[in-house]
Amino acid sequence: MSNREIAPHTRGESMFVGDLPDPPGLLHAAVLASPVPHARIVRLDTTPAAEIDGVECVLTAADIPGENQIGGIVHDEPLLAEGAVHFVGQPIVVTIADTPRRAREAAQAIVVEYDELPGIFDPRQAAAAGSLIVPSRTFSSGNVDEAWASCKVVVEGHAESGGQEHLYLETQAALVVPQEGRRLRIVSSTQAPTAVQRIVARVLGLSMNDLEVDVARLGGAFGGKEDQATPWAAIAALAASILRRPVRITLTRGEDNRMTGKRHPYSSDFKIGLDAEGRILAYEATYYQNAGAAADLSPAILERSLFHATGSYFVPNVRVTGLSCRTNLPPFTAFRGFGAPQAMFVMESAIVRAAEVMGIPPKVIQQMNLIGEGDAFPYGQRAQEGNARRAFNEVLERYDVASLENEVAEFNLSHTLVKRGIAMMPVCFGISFTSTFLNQAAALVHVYTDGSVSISTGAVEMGQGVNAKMLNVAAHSLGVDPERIIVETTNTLRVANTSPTAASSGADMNGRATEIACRSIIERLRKVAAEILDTTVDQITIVNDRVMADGKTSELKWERLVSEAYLRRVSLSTQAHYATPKIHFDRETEKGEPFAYHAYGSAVVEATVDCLRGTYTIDRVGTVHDAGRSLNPLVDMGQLEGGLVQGIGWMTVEELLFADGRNLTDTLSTYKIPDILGVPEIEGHFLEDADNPNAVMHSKAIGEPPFMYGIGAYFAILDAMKAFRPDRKTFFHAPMTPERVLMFLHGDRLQASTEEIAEAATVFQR
Ligand code: LUZ
Ligand code: MOS
Repeated sequence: MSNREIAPHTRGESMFVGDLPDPPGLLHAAVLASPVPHARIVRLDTTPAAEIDGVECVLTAADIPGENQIGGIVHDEPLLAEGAVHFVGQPIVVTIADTPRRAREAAQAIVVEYDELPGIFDPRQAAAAGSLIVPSRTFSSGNVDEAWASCKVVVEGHAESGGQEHLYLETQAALVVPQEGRRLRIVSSTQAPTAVQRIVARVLGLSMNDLEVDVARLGGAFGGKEDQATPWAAIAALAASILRRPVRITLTRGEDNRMTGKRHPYSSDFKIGLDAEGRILAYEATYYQNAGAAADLSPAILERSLFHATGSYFVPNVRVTGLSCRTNLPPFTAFRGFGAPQAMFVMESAIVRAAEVMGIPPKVIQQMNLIGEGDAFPYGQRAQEGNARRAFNEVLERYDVASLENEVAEFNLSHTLVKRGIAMMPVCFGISFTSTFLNQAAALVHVYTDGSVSISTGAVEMGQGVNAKMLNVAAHSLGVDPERIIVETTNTLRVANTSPTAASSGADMNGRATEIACRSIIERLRKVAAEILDTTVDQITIVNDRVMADGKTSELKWERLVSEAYLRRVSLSTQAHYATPKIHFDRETEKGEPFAYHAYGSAVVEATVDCLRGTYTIDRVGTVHDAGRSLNPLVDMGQLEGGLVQGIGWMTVEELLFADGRNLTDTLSTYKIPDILGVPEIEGHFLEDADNPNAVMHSKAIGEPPFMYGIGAYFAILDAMKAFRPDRKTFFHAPMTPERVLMFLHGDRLQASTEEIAEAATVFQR
């Protein structure tokens, strides 16, 4: 069954926040944001803005009736700056006018004087200055200090990974329409309707039941609307509640790129110890997470980094420490993978460096150390399956990696200026929010008297196909034609207290809730059917819109059963709640079983480097991915391909650059994302006979895990570069832009050491 969203999208019929018809009296909001990274505000004069024709009002922190505070985990983020600014792009004043253009003009007319203060942009500098968001955390297992002595090889190094712009097609947006009394209806492009409801209530001094949040669909999110859709909804709600008129805000691409957070850049140290064969005995790492100016979700993201420190591998002695460092950059936020990609890049870097020192292929170390069934992760949970090894081995076989390696070696022997490279990339990703309480979801199902069905859940459709999956689950659980079913908007009046649609778990948890709700309605309908057909309930099933009784198809159709049930005054509606069972985690000991299960897979990545120009192509990626029993193979393949390409982008061409806190890459001409020509040939296969008793209909979550196959692109390019310059020491500084490739291949002629390449490449681009 396909994704019902696709046809209306291609016809341009799907409505996003900006497409909703203008309510009568609609006004538009714009924001004046800080142009400096750190300063005291010494003067703020809004009168020139208020005097502009068409401007309805100008709002500052002083106009906020409730708390000027949007922080979730830590209360450290004002909605509008008060007295000081901490990053370029921080909202200070909101202007409201009859057109978006006039609102922006008004914002520009405001006079602000700043007394600039020194800024910190580097996470290591922040850590040295004691500028941490929360105290550091350490996960450990075994005894690392003792283990080094028994290692044959111990190598240390650094790894850097850059930020990443979400670049969702639909920029941040909200439309707020006042209702009776003080109530508001908020349409927000958010992954987290309840977060919007909670924070807007806090800012406006209202109760959550004064607010309705409705979400039809998002034009992409990727984590960028888990926490950071909220301020824009709050800004529109503030204006709407003061003026009692509808207010819309839609960021331009440039505003969105400048004002909102992105994937966290990480700067990391690693130390890895192995025995003579390549078995990893010990691993140590420190992650300096660049959190930006406010906590946002940074502590949770850092926690997921710690959980994924050892990637797909079993390591008996581990000690990893994470520091969330406060800097004067926009608050970095959730992005597909949520800190796991950053940690897994460090682990792969350590393995590649160890392989280089030992003179063996990285693949040998990778394969030897894959986590097996029953092996413990450093946080205590044990792997439930041997799928890390199954997927890796299936990639080796299916794509005949040994022959590919020979081809690459032959190619490299016969070509001087063009080199090919190859890398394996295994992925293991824990499924569940690491904050245990978030692992709950709910669904509301109505069957109407004509037999049509309406499903509401807490899941937000953002292009990932969760609605198609909810439809699959409902059709299957009810035994009816999917054409009868509609998946409704996500609305806090119908489903309350929702967790964000995030952590790859939207379909898992909301699907389970939908399944439970559908089954309870079916139980009631079976009783009615048994009465009508004069048999026992256990003899009744509903399949394909028909009642089966005593093993035979009866004359009783779905429509008639439903209307009979109504006439007998049987409820045709149910609300159901699902909470992931068994999971727990103790933050004192840093041990527990935080994940319902893990998703596994492996990829082989091939790249070609033009060693004269420093340009490259990612030629082909072959994957074997564990999707359990896929709920919707077409949707899952879309997630696999989309995640992979986004991961390749992060590791190769997407370079986020700041200079003195200013984003130098706030346009699509300066920030390069993979285009259709840059997309490799992708072969996606799902692991066969993969079962998963721990998720809805034996499926597995797929939103985030394939992103991390993209890490293989970095190492495939590196492999090709090493064929040209076997004498140079590898470096781990993502993204591997063509500038960095060129500096590695020829930079020593400029007297640059490999350690200087990263910095030099950055300067080169500026
Ligand atoms: N969001 C969150 C997430 O709040 N907690 C998580 O563990 C998580 N994991 C992945 C993506 N978003
Ligand atoms: Mo997320 S990174 O919003 O699953």
